[in-house]
Order: sequence, then C-alpha cells, then structure tokens
Amino acid sequence: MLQHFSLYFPLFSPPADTEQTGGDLRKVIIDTDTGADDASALILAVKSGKLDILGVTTLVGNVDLEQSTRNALAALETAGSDAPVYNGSSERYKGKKIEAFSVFGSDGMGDAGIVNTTGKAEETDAIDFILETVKKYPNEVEIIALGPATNIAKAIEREPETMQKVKMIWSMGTAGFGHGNASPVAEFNTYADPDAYKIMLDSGINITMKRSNNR
Ligand SMILES: [Ca+2]
Repeated sequence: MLQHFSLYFPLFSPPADTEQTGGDLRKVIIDTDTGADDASALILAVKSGKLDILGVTTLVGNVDLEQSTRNALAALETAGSDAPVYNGSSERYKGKKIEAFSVFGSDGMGDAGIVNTTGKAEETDAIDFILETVKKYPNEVEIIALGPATNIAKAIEREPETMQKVKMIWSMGTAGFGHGNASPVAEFNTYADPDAYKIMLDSGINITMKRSNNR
C-alpha cells in the first residue's frame, strides 16, 4: 500500500530519529538505470554509512542495460564499495524496447571518459537476486528504485508472495503534482514503463514515492 507521497529529495536523508549506527545498518537493494544522477546516488548511499547494500540491480532506462551496469560498477568502485551488481531488464515489462533516454551524454555520465571500470556483473540474474535476497531477509529488505519499475514488476509477477516480504520500496518516480521531465506531465521512470509501474503500485507492497525534483 502507498504509505507516503513526498515532494522532497534526496532519498538518503533519514528522519533525525531513525539514524542508524554500528551493526544496525538498513539492508537495501538499489535498482538503477545508472546515469550520472543515479551514480551520484550510489556514491551517496555508500558514503552515508547507514546502508548495508546487499546488491545493485541494473536495467535499461537513461542508458542501455550494458552501459547502466558499467556505470553502476564504476560508481561503486569510485565510492570504494564491493557491493555486487546484477544485470536486469533490457526491455520493458511487456517486451517492448525502452528507448534509452539520456540527458547526460551517450554514456549517461557526461561523456567525460570517467567510466573505466574493470569490474564485472555477477552471473545471477537481477530478478533471481532480488527474490533470493528477500527470502533470505524477510521483511528486512528495502528496495531503492531509481529507474523504471521493470525489474520489480518482473519479480512481483514471478513470486508475488515473496515480494510481499519487502519492507519498503522507495521509488524515485512520478512528477507529483508538478511538471514532468519526459513529457509536460510525465516523469521519466513512470513514462518509460507504465505497465511495470502500475504492477508495482497495485502489488500491496509498502511504497514511498520520492518525486524527481525537476522544476
Ligand atoms: Ca534513474
């Protein structure tokens, strides 16, 4: 069920009374179509010291899947994290191709030549990883969704009961009541795969939306 609708950013500013310490790190999966904004979020997530990043799952969105994975690996490497990265969806939930839509250059990182990672994604598929991890830590895992909801929708389709054990999905999605960035009214992550976003919203999983602060 939709718990909150919030109109502020960033994702990683917890309320003052929920600061985490020591071994009390929040278990998270970060789901990302990694362009420069998501790369910044990954670095902030690592450097916050508040999160146990169990894995990073990638998908097409701002860039294609291969570039998304490469950028995620580079961001984690830059931040000094060895969190594993898993390849996810290369097309929409219903099989249509998502046209990569980057406002950050052809590599999603400003074409600055800074993506030089030697790291590699894990062999395990992102959907398998999400489901295995939620089963391993029932009602403990939070998913930070920074891209289209395609991976999450596929996980819900495959094992809806398992996904009910996700503690919270933090979704960077929708334009709230403001202007969109993909159309005058639509925000990119919802616009890119609306069927997947609907499945996520209708799933009954606890969701907090954090709109993109575009305007
Ligand atoms: Ca994104």
